[in-house]
Amino acid sequence: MTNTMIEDRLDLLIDGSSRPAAGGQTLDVKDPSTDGLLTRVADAQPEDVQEAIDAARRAQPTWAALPPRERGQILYRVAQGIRADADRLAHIESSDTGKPLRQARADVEVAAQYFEFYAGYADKLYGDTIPLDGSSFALTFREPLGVTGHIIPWNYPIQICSRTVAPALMVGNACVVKPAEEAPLAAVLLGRIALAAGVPAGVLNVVPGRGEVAGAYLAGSDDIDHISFTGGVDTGRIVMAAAATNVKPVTMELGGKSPSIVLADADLARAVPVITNALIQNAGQTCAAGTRVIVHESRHAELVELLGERFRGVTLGRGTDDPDMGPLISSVQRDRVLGYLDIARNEGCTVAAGGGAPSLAGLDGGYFVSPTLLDGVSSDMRVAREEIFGPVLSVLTFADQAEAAALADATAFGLVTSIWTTDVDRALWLARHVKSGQVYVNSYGAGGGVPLPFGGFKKSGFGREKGLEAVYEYSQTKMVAFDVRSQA
Ligand code: TXE
Repeated sequence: MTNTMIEDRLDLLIDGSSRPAAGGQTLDVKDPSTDGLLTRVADAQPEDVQEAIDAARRAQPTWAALPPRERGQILYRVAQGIRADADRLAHIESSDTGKPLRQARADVEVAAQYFEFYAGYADKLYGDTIPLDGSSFALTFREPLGVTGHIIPWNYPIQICSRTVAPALMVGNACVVKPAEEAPLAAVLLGRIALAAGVPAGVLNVVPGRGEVAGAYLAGSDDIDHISFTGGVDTGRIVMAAAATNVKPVTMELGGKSPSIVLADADLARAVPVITNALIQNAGQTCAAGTRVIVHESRHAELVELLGERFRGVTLGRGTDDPDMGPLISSVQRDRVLGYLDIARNEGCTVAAGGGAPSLAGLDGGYFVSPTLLDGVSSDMRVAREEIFGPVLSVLTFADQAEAAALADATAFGLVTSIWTTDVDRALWLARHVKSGQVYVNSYGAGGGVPLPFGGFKKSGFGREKGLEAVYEYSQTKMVAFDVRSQA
């Protein structure tokens, strides 16, 4: 299949209709494998975003008033619609982001699973009864927030869009989605699939556009009731400040510097492929990517050798040709990662594998960086503390368990930790001591994990997506108390 399946221009989706941006502005969408033009997308202006918010506001009460089972059935049909179109969606997602086709296919399947998961919960959103004095009691209801804004990044467009929109819709909210300018296509297609599946016009609106224009307008609007943001810490701060002006709640899913802790008794044959994949998946552009290895000094040399061998075997290429690893999303992102490799050399690290931008036949303009293993890293170095957002793995060593836990927490982030050991006591001790939203033992769950609560400690953000915890983000509790008088 080729890019002929991508339309020449994708428009806004507002109130069930596709239309260009006010004034007809468009944004170029680049092919990250070649730097060529993939397509164009509407560049939403503030008046477009306002129209989307108004459409959502009008549509929301009727959507929320549907019997929950019916909302659930519609969301099931969205999952079916995604699966029916999976092949096209995966190719477009792969072309748009540069990620290998099999990863794009997995993302599309996970997107369908989000709709399925929350569809099944629509008629199970129970409240509590709270006994009070005598025969008096109170009830709680979980009610929708109203109109929810969703600012989506470019690394997992269809997954993150589905992960935030599906629970919001299930509760009875109407949504306005602002995808990232670098990879906006899947969100528009998802909006169309939802409409065709029976999500009423206006309940899911998609407004591609620039962050500082469309995104900023959405985040600063007094006419929305919640913002879900996934992206970088600096932008997260700006979005929080904008939402704070109108006292709007936010969910922040920000970056990470997630460690794999390899203890002396770890099974390296099992660990090495998983640690490699936790890095190279999506070319390291994953908030939950495993970008640090903290290894017991007795296994350090062996681990570096095995990882280096594995890294050198990783195939790079155009996403739709399904290599092990595709390009980065943009020249900006590639240059940022190459800049960190210079910093690593200046900081005195040893480059044990990779270390630069390879040239690939026929893909001269592509934004490729080789999977890179940095050895001799210490926790005070920038490459050990800052999110690089590329395929760069830093290796640090420890002497005892307490030092391993301290190193794991020696960054501003706390998203995911993996622990490699066959000793259950050590695994549990570390799991309880690290400051991390998720902990995996002898595995690594970057991406996926639909039922697993996901979110950050520290500057990785706050609020929880995925699983049943996400339902709390997109709903609010109302308490109703009854003062019951006994009949004389
Ligand atoms: O992200 P931004 P960028 C991290 C990663 C990366 C860095 C910069 O470290 O290197 O962030 O990437 C929208 N008001 N992550 O600059 O800016 C923007 O249009 C409202 C981690 O591409 O955070 C897009 O839709 N919205 C990460 C979204 O914010 C604004 C995923 C994310 O873009 C805005 C991506 C504004 N003023 C980057 N400015 C993760 N957690 O997975 C931009 N946006």
